[in-house]
Parts: sequence; structure tokens; C-alpha cells
Amino acid sequence: MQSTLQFGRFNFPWRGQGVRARVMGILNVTPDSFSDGGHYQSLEFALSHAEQMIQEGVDIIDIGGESSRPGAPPVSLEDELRRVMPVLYAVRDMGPAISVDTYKPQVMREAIIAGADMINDINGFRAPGAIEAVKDSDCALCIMHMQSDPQHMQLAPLYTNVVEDIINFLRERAEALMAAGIDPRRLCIDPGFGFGKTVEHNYALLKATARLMNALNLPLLAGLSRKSMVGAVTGKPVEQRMAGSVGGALAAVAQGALIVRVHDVAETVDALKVFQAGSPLQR
Ligand code: 7PJ
Repeated sequence: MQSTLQFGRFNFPWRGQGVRARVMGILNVTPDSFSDGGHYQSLEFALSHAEQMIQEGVDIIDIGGESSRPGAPPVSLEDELRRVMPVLYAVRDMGPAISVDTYKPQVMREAIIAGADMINDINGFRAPGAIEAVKDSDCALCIMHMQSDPQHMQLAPLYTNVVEDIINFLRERAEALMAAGIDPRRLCIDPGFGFGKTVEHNYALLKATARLMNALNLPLLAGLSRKSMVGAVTGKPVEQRMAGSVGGALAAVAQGALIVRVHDVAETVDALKVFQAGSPLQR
């Protein structure tokens, strides 16, 4: 049996014949991701970063206009649209699939009109109007789990059973989307590493990658690139977490993850090529 994730203009098999893990490259267009130089400079910077990731073999470009690091303040709708939309229009037809990282329904609507292939929502489509915004399209929908919100999530993460709690959350959200008439073939799940989780929670979830996919019968996206969970195991600061992040991506892919969301595209693409060539697993 083959299962496929419907991803706008693309289709990604995630079970059965033709499965290959996909690399999603992070394209931040928040002003703190470059020096100062204003709007035009940020667009230029984003486009050259996108071109570099394409050279390196990226499958999906994930455009994000709001920093969701722990403690980060929210961004207004106007600012987010001003950051994301010019980049989206510029990269849409460069080759890779395009994802937009947002929890704002109005940004989702604009992104879909502009041809986004995935809406990646760290808030799991919980905002009022989010489901309505994505319903009548063919883009993929990444449902991520987050406890609390970016400003408070790392204060006191608490679960009864982290894996069960997150399966229950993701199931509830997937059912809410399907109840609105959304085709389950558009859905993808994400445990949300670092979003209201301790290091122990994060590794319990990484180890449960196959279990999450089996419980919900949906493909999984893993985003742990450069996160503190990598620092906790390697003892390395954020600028030295590339190899550790590649190791984490392989741990997820070895358990069947379909998409890995990464900063270091070239290294992850190479690692996955060799991993796939040498892996006896038939997924
Ligand atoms: C994730 C994300 C993640 C998904 C961010 C960072 C924080 N979207 N957006 N999964 N993380 N789906 O990259 O460090 O883990 S922003």
C-alpha cells in the first residue's frame, strides 16, 4: 500500500513505493535574521539564501515572518505580510515546493492565493478562522503541537504522559480539520520540538517518531535543527550544532519521518543520500 502527502503542486509518497525523506530549508525573513538595512535588504538577503538552498538540493522552502523562539514577541499582521509575501512571490516558481510558517488566518489566505504548497502552523490551526482559511485549497497542512505560547512555553512544560498527550492533541486537531471536509491526504503532523518541552520531553518524542505516525496514520515532519535539545546532548552552543542536528534528523528519518526542517541544507542532503543508500529499511 502506498500513501502520499498532497503538497500543493507536489505529491510526496510517505509509505510504500517511492518513499524518500524530504529536506525543508528554513528561510527566515524576520528582521533579526540579518543586520539592519531595511526592507529591500531583507528581501535581497532572503532571495540569495533561497538560491543557495536550491543549489544545495532543498526539496521545500519554509518561509517564516515571525520569530517563534522562546520568549519572542508577536508580530503584527501587517508586518508579517510585508515580510513574507514579496519573498513568497519571488521564490514560488524557483523549483522547490513552498511552505509558509504562520498561525495567522489572514496570512494563510494570502499565501494560498500566492500559490503556497504548504501551510505550516506552529499553533495547529487553533486560531479562529484558521481552518476556514485553508479548507478550500490543495496545500498540505502541517499540524504542530505547542504547549502554551512562544512567550511562556518554556517556563514550566508539564505533561501527564508526553507522547500520549501529544498524540491526543494531534488527533483532536486532525479530526477538527477533517470535520471541516479537509482531505486527510493533505495532513502532516509535527511534535513541535522545543515548543513547551523539556529536553527529556523532546527526546521521548523523537524516540516515538514511528509511534506518532502509526497512531495517527499521518506523515511526520521533524524540526530540531540547532535547537537546545541538540545543545543539551552535545554541549555545543547554537553556532556549533550542525553535526548534532544532522544526527537528530537521521534519527527521525530512520523511524520513518517524511520531512526534516533544517538550517543546514547541504549537509542534511548529503547525510540523507548516504543514509538512504546504506539503509536496509524498506519504508
Ligand atoms: C518549527 C517550526 C518546528 C514546524 C519553528 C526554530 C523555531 N515549524 N517553526 N516545526 N520550529 N513545523 O526553528 O528554532 O519544529 S521556529
